[in-house]
Amino acid sequence: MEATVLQDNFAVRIDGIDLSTLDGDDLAEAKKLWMENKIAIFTGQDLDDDGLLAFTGRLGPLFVHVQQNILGDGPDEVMYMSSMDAVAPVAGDLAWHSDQSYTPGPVFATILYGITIPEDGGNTLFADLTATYECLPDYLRAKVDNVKACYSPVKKGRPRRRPMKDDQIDELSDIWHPLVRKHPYLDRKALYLSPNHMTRIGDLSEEDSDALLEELIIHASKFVYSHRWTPGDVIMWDNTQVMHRRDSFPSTQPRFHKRTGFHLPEELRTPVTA
Ligand SMILES: O=C(O)CCC(=O)C(=O)O
Ligand SMILES: [Fe+2]
Repeated sequence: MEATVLQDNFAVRIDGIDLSTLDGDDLAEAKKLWMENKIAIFTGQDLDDDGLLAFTGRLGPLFVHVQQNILGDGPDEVMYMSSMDAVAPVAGDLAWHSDQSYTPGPVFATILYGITIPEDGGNTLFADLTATYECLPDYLRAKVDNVKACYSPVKKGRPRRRPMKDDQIDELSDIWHPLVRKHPYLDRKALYLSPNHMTRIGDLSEEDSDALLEELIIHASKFVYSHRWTPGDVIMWDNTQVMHRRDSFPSTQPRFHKRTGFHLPEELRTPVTA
């Protein structure tokens, strides 16, 4: 296994391993490098659904997306994200978010496997929210420490790219999580930002919450890694330490990824205040 850290304590590229068989000490080493660097990029993979699922399942309890209408024909634990999908095609850009932040126990890791990549655009961008928190000026720290924020599946003025059915929205109520969270395994704290879903911060009005959020996003944009995909790349990211977004790509160019994820064990699943 050959590991190269791409930015300051952020994004490690791991070459020369086959995820479908990765196990034992090598798997533990890859997981450690991943958590330390928040994102791991595994290159040159050739995985069928079983191989992708086997790798994911060795790392933690398998995740199934709450939005049932975007689960395809395959196993529920593998989401097909295709611009050619007849029911819910992936299209255009996607705003900053952290996966499933509007659920009580959000998914720990998301794993995205690139299969068909457009020639232009379609990068996935990640912001390091551990570094963001560590570098916040004191006046902002005072505004985020010991505060909870509200995460909602549908935010006013931001329709979902792949719409949810009304009855499903009704099932998901607004969820309050700590805005600063301790990492489940490492001695570090991170901001928990999911701008596409956050509706309120503490007892601030909607307007003041949005203003504070904008300020936090400006700080987070100093710690961004943008990934230009090559077919065969698998990116695994830690939703407790990063938020991500997607750049737009032309609708005439196909883009296809498969996606899995794994949860924290039950006892660590509900985020705690740092
Ligand atoms: O399509 C992408 O690059 C990212 C999509 C995304 O947000 C996700 O898979 O969680
Ligand atoms: Fe996402």
